[in-house]
Amino acid sequence: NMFTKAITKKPCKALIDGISTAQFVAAGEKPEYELSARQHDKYVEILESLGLEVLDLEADERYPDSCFTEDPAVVMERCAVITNPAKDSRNGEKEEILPAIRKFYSDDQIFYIKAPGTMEGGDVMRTGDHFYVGLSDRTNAEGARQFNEIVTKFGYTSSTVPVTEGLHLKDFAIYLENNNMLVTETVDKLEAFKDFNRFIIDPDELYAINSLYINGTVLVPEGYPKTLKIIEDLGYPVKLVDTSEFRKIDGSLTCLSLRF
Ligand code: CIR
Repeated sequence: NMFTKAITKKPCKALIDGISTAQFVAAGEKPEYELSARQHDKYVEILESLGLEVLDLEADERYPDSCFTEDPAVVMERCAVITNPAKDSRNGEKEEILPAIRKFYSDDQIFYIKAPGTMEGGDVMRTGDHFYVGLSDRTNAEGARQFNEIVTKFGYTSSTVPVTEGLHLKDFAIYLENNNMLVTETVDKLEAFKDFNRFIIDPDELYAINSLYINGTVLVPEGYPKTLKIIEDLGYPVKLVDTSEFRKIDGSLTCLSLRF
């Protein structure tokens, strides 16, 4: 399916207070605001160059992680699900994304994950009309159950997979269409993904798993030559994107937009 639209949000100065597990950088490394703003603008330009109309929302200083618009909502052709982010510092993002979602979906197409359910979009990976939902520290079984109830009404299916290696499912598995999936060694062993062509990413290039397929092209984070080669050898045109500042707080390519 082709994407025609994206919703992004400019990083705020409070980005330095974003949540970080320091999985990809040394502990205590803080993003630099000015550089993050330039990297964000460049990211938006790339989406536009691939034919997307981008709604780039203004920065919101109340929510340090709010530039990661993928997490407070999950969008698809026939409906949108407002999630319930697990962390207190991010939970309010679900109210802030709603007006943007309303520009594209009518009230009877918008649904809500409700407490005690939690969910973040980084845990939701789409393959065709199926959604794999990662059960993680951010997305619980009740959140996944509510999500399933919503999307099945619209002709989609969903199932759950465990996230055992860190933040979100899409940090450890990413679908590049054409049946191709980038995975960690751990994810490679999951029964759920056995029918995909799986490519195991070198552990020292873990961050690059979160590459982003858009309308035939794959965006790849800058600085991961082995992963880049795997993707190029599969025949995809690629665009390199510098995400150094977002990486410091566990942010990568998919997190920075909602695409539909
Ligand atoms: C967080 O910990 O919530 C943010 N610092 C990073 C969120 C990244 N989002 C994503 O992978 N979808």
